[in-house]
Amino acid sequence: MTGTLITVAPTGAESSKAAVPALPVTLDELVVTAKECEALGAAIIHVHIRDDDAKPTLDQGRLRATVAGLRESTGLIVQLSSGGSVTDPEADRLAVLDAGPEMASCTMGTVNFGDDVFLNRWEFVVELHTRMQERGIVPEYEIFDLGQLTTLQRLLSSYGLPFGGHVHVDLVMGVPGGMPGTAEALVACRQALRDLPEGTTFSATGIGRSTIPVMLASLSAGGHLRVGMEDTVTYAKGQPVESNMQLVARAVGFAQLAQRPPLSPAEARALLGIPA
Ligand code: KMH
Ligand code: ZN
Repeated sequence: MTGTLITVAPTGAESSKAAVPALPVTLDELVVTAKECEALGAAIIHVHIRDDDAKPTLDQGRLRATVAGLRESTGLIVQLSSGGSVTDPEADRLAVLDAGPEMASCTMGTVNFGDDVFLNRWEFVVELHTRMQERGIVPEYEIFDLGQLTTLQRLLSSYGLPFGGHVHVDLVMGVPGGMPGTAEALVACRQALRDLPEGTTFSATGIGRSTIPVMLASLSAGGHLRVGMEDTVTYAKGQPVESNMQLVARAVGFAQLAQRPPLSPAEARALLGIPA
């Protein structure tokens, strides 16, 4: 079994800076976080950005500056979120690809998202997938529910493999409206992955209280890990997360215990079919 690919998702679009002061929201904060997480063992950074008021934005200038800043200061694989926030229009989400990341997320369907709806129409998913193929951007297919793996199968059989030829999915578990963050749900996804191209890899993240069960289940099932304050703002009962580094350090510890130490960014690029 290979080592563990660790993705850090440091910011997200859902938590406010006022409620979670440790959230990195400026480019400087993001770069410092990225450098420290890379030193600990992260290989990918999944990026959402904020404006001057710390509100989620898909501003093209900021996205480009973020990609450039992270490339200059780290060796991490920069994965921009094409999911944005639930209110972002499709055109802005597609334009994320213009900022030239190595990777971008690509969600496989619409899902209730707490009190909101995270809309991902089939035609929109196809557009994201095919634009990424054309531009040499490697997708991470985000899976919020079991049936979205069947949608991914349909997408790949109708429109072909992603750029680089390797398929990587991220199971986002425990979102209210999606699949639960349990070992049973992860095993069900693991079984369904057998219908995808040989060599397909997966990571998993559990929102909130499901963070630890999902990490342990993913490592046991041969999966990789995504951690960060996008998904987890409480470290343990009554203990707010102090930093993204705290979450990455815990993931690295679990990966080492599983005898699957963290992959370097270069090893991660080789695994995911991303040119060096
Ligand atoms: N913020 C969520 C609505 C992604 O980054 O691609 C969508 C999300 C998924 O976080
Ligand atoms: Zn995200």
